[in-house]
Amino acid sequence: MPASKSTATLRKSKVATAPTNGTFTNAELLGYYRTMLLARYLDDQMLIMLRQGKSFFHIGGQGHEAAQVAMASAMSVGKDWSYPYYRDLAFVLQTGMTPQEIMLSFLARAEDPNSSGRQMPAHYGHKNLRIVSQSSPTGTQFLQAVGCGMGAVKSKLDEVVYVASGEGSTSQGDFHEAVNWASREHLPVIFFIQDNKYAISVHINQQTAGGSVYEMCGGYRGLKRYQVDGTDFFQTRFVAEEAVRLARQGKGPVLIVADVVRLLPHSSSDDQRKYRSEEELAADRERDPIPKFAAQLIEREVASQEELEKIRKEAKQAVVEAADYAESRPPPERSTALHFVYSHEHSPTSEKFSGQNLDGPFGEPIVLVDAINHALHEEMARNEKMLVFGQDVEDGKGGVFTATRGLSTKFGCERVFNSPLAESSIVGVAIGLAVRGYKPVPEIQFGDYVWTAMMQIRNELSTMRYRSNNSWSCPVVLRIPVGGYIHGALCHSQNIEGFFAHLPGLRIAYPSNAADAKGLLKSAIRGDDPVLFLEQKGLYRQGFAKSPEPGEDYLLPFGKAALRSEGTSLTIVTWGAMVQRSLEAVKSLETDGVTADVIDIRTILPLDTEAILKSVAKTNRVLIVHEDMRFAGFGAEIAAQIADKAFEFLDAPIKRVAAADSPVPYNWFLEEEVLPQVSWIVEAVKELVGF
Ligand SMILES: Cc1ncc(C[n+]2csc(CCOP(=O)(O)OP(=O)(O)O)c2C)c(N)n1
Ligand SMILES: [Mg+2]
Repeated sequence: MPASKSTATLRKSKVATAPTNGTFTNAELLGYYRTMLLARYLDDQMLIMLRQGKSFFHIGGQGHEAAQVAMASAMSVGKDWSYPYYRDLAFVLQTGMTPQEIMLSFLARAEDPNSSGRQMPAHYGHKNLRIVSQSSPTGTQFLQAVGCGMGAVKSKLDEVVYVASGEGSTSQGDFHEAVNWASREHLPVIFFIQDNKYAISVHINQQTAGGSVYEMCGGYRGLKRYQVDGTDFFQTRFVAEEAVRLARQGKGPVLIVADVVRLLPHSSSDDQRKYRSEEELAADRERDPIPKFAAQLIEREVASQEELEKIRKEAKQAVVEAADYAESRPPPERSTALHFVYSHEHSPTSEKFSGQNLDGPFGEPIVLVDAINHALHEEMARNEKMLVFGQDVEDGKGGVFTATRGLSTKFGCERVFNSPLAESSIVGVAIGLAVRGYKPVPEIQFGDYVWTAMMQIRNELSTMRYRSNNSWSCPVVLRIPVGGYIHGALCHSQNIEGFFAHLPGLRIAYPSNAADAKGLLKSAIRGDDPVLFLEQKGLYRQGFAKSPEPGEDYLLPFGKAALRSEGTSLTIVTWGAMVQRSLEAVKSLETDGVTADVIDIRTILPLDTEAILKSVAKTNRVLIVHEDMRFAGFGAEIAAQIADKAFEFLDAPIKRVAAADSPVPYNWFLEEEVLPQVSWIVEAVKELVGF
């Protein structure tokens, strides 16, 4: 290993110099020493218990303790918010998590406040301490912290948001998106980057342009930057205080790059001797922050060797007792494994959302996009915590499809605003706003571009409630135009429900007409689960998708299908743009004596299996029609459910009409060859009825 890799040198930058210890009391300093020791001994103890087979994973913070205690002690517990990362043991201890709670988490016990044993150890979260539940991806936390900081500003509170990672994670796009958004708006976010030079085995020189996160971030105007020796408590605390002060005064955001050492392998699954030399590891041990802090305490006559020894003994004992305590506590009940995938109290499937004002009064007929627009207007007026944002949503444009038209004019740009052109930002920021009580209803401009937000949706949005055992929730309603028949080609025609149906924790609506769109969107907004609200953009202005406008409190429950026509020859299960096409196909066969139950499922998640099975039991034949591709489309799930639960009622194979397994081409003749047509449905119906 070349020497340049192993030596941690501070580049010429805003490097903090140590102030005197005059601003601290001796008791405070000894308290910080104790926290560092608790973190150190907890790591040691967990490694012992890991070898004893009492848990299965450990990731430690040894070498990062002084930096973390310095940062945490500069913040206000219970007021400020934290997005710590997995190495932040000393940070969370200093914020108020107890050694018992750490051990409960390590041993995955029911009383673990982080996740009740649902997440691996070191995935921190503590409602009372405003430590927001953390998932596993490196980088998602940054955008959520930006959302949380934005919420503080919108609420006119001088709260600060801490978000941490290692240097390697700053390669993620989410980091740069977050720094951009926070810098653009001067949000009170402190990006605390703990640079231990390695991302598992990859050295920063291989990771980061120029080998410096501090330098790399030089172009973000509005971002205050510091680089500091994170093995030195006093220097880091000096910078941390400055960062908190700036952020609180609205002069943020602030980036702190703390130069630390990683004294343990990356995790219990790693052996760092495979990629680091003995000399390098020894050099890191020389920079161990805890002996350094102890020496400073002696030098500054804060305590004697004997007094420090006493604290060490006491901390060691506290850790052993915490481990014993946690071991004596029960694991979660097996019967709770499926609890809190969704809200138990305020789900859009619940009775609260059934049957309200379904009989009118109804107004003039409106098109689907206007129904959405009106629902947004009405819910914004009803709920002052509701926010709408996304690309081009502000007036004059009012959204590329005009769904958000008039909102920013009526409710102001504090509540309705354009986001940067970044889908992960939109979802991540929404999650950060939602955990602190806002109701974000952002727009993703096209379903075809939701993919850069996939990590936020899959590993954050859909799992927040489950992974925190109901401590945290993020009921974001994500509106997404989808689908084709508009000559939109490969990247303006995609259907996405099949991908997202596979994500427990989400609700998915896919309305086929204006009234349903209004009723479902209102239920989504008033519910407490995250919702993907899919809007077939070919239906936005279609005459056949128009409905007389339902009133302000028209709520449709999720998971309740609608029977669009009744018949006996077969059941057609469908949704979105295919509802009308299915009705047309059946109508064209009327003279042949064909009648059908056409079931519009209206929501993908949950699926109204009951309505489908009931109809199949009556008609004994079933056709599933959807716009998305056939292979592994959502129709496959419906077919499987019918085969499983209604096999004895079937007089014919379950058939599907769906798009060809191909991207959607632009040329309109080619498009017709790929997207399902009425004639395809007619043929399939004939085949089924004649079987
Ligand atoms: C998106 C994502 N990719 C990969 C991983 C696996 N992983 C976990 S930690 C890590 C290295 C992170 O390094 P760094 O940010 O420097 O933090 P450190 O562990 O060094 O403190 C990797 C690759 C992950 N958790 N998430
Ligand atoms: Mg690192």
